[in-house]
Amino acid sequence: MTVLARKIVVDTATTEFATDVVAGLTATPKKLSPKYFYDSAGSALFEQITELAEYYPTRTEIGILNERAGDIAASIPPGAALIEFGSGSSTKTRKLLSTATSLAAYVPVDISAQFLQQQAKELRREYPKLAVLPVAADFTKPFELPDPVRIMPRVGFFPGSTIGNFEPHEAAAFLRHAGRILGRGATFIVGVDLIKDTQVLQKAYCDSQGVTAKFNLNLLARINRDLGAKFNLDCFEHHAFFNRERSRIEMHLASLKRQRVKVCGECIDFRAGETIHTENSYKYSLESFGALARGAGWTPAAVWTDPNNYFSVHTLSLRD
Ligand code: AVJ
Repeated sequence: MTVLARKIVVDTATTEFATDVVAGLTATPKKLSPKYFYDSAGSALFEQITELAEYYPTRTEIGILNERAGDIAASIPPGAALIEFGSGSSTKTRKLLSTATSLAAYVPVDISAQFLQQQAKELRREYPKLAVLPVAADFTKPFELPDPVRIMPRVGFFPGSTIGNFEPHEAAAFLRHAGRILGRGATFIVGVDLIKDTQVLQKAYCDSQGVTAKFNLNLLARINRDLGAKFNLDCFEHHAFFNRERSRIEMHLASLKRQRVKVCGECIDFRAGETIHTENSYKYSLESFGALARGAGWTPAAVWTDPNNYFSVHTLSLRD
């Protein structure tokens, strides 16, 4: 790792970020990957989003998991291992771990190795009978399950409608990939946000307190911090709208004027009103997600929703 003057740290992650940012901002139309939202400032802002009255997904999914924990646990074979793709702080998992008492192992998979070890320690204290076997990996890439898990029935867990960040063809590829990792006979529990009233959707991504706007604009702040660029955040505006034809919320950052910003030595020109597309959050119907899963080799087994039909938790199975 090299430290240059003006505190720009050059490591592999930063180099990859720089490459992606330059590629995205020189593309037409301009785009940035939503995976870069989550530096420490962005993660804190996302936490705040999940607590907003208008942002229904997190609380609704937790409601379904709490309300249906017994039914969901019943779909988990005794002695199984629960494998979570992108475990974070395992908040949504705890209800499952407490209810599915016959689980033998929990495999949290997360990219942040240090955070993962910390979380594993805490989980072992809370669930002394459970084998907690963390895997530090990018869950979108192939990884090996820990040895003891290979002989156990396997249940995947992918909550949060994170699958909505993928293009539908990528979501299908991810489901196939998860199937290869989990193996034949596996079950997969997936949280999926549902198509609904436009106003409800748009308010969730354009909240009255402007937290989502800050979250979106933090991407430019991060480029300034990590790559030494000089975006003026006052010259960009948060846009979020539901594209019903494509069944997705789109988030953009719109340039409020014609301007030029230097990023990693490249001059990036913006027309007034030109946008950077920063996120898609796909919404499904129960049927469209079922069809997507079938197309990826899974068989829909059960699905639970909340009384408003805002969110869904699907269980899929991979036939022997
Ligand atoms: C973490 C991808 C599920 O799409 O609702 C929240 C991210 N973006 N507000 C979502 C997000 C703006 C969130 N996911």
